Amino acid sequence: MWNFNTNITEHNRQIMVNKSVEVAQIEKEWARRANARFDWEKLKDSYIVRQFKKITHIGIAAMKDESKLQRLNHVMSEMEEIYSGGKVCLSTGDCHALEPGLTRLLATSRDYDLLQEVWVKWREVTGKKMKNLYSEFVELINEAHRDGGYSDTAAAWKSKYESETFEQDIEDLFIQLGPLYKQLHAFVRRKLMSVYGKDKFPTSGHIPAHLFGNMWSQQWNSLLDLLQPYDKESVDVTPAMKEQNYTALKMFQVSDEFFQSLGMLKMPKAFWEHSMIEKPKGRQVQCHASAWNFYNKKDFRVKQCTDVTMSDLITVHHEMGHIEYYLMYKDKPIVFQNGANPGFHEAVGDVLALSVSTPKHLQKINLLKNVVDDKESDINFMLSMALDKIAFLPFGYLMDQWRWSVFSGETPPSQYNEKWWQLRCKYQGISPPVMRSEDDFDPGAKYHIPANTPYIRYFVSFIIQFQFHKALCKAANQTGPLHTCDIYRSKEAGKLLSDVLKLGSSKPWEYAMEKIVGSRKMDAAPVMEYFKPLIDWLVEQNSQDESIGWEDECPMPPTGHSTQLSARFCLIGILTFLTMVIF
Ligand code: X8Z
Ligand code: ZN
Repeated sequence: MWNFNTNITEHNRQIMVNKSVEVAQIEKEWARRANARFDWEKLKDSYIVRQFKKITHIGIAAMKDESKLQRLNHVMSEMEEIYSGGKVCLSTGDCHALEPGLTRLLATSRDYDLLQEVWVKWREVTGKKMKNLYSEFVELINEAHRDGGYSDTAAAWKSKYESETFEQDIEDLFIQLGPLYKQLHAFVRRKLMSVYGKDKFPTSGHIPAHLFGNMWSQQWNSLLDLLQPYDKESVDVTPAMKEQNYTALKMFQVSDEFFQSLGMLKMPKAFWEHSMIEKPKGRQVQCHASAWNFYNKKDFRVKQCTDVTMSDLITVHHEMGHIEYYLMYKDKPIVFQNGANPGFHEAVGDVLALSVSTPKHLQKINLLKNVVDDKESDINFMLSMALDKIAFLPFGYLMDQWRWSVFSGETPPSQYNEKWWQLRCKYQGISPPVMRSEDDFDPGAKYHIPANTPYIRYFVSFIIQFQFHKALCKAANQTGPLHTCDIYRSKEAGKLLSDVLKLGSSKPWEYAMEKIVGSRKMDAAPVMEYFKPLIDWLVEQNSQDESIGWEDECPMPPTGHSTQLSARFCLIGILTFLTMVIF
């Protein structure tokens, strides 16, 4: 797997697919023996029963037909290859991969047409090319999970949260935070209108999806230069990092030092020796950042095509959070070497990054100079955090709404893209800049779809990381407002977090949650508390705006900016003209 992901060749693909089938055989055999030899469900010791449960739930390895499992693995690797090989050639003549080229372009360019070209072409070279593979994949993976006793893939994924009320809980959280997202959306829309002109925006209230500085409109922090309300030193420290000649290595060292300052584990030798922290030249790699556990208690690696930016510095902490979790539970039985739930795993590094991002901390590590403690600086900072954390929520929510409905069969292949845009328009309040059709497959332009990584975990993470942050800040004796808290060097905070990470998945996540925050539930209140001053400020700023929110349905893309639409109109024009001339 590692070899394929860091050197994508036909040879490595073959090896990976064959190995996956071998591993599946072993998992299947373990599960068979466990079931055959033990009437484990009747055992009294819940710790043992839990181990059996995990040994016997083996994911896609349950597929009975081995040739189909082989095909499933092959299809997945092909989709990944399409995604990682995606290259866009622009009308200017230059060609770019997603990282770093297109990512930088989207983050920095404010040229409407260029942004649109990048947005459209990325979808042409990725999603569109894998549409047929994806529908085949859905059939195969559903069969695998059905063989494993689940009704479909979505049911298998949801089972990781061990809760009957999971979907409802998620929806409740989403509804609770909706008003905050709407305020942010209205504020951003007004600013973008003043930059690009009102005529570029549909009257339905949606914002064209290519204007957010991000390929998927999922996090909007790259827009900070347009949006930062008060003229102060920017809280984006990218320029300072560049000035100080930061490297990928330096960024990982900064993160490692933060973990150690909390008394947590430092990255082991193998991590520094074997990680891929820069994009290599001369071979195709999968650039999307990830953290790897080789399950031998020694070898842990990160793979990241690190760019020297603040956003990547945060991602470095995110990835190191995964490694820290791996290290903490490495001595647990192998079936418990996992997160309390998938959202916990995503939250660890982000929790630390909440402290790292504060101006107070950035000053401590010499990346900000003139930090002033006043209301205006506070708003600047909180807005930058909201562009990351609040903007993300509907995207984090809808990715798996789409997949759950695909896996259940509610959305057939003939409606893949239509359903995708229904959700994007409804929840994010964004719209496609040009006409889309079922020839397109826009979900496939986002890494986690071809890579088959479930996504609701990030939504969960973006909620619970604020709960964790609040609990750790209390342990660190931080008394100020939540958004100003920096847990740097607090051994108490580090211990509280470590004790929970060490559990791995040996206990239901509610137990882990209770241990850290004192309650067993996911809760949006700490997010609200963190952003309270910003919410009040946004409401005030938006008080003249009568059109907060957007219609449920997608609008027609604005004419003049719809290549397909205008091509069609053009054709109709020509036909009308010819008809008039002929008759
Ligand atoms: O995929 C990731 C991490 C790796 S687990 C970089 N994230 C999601 C994304 O990029 O879409 C982190 C935030 C959301
Ligand atoms: Zn992650």
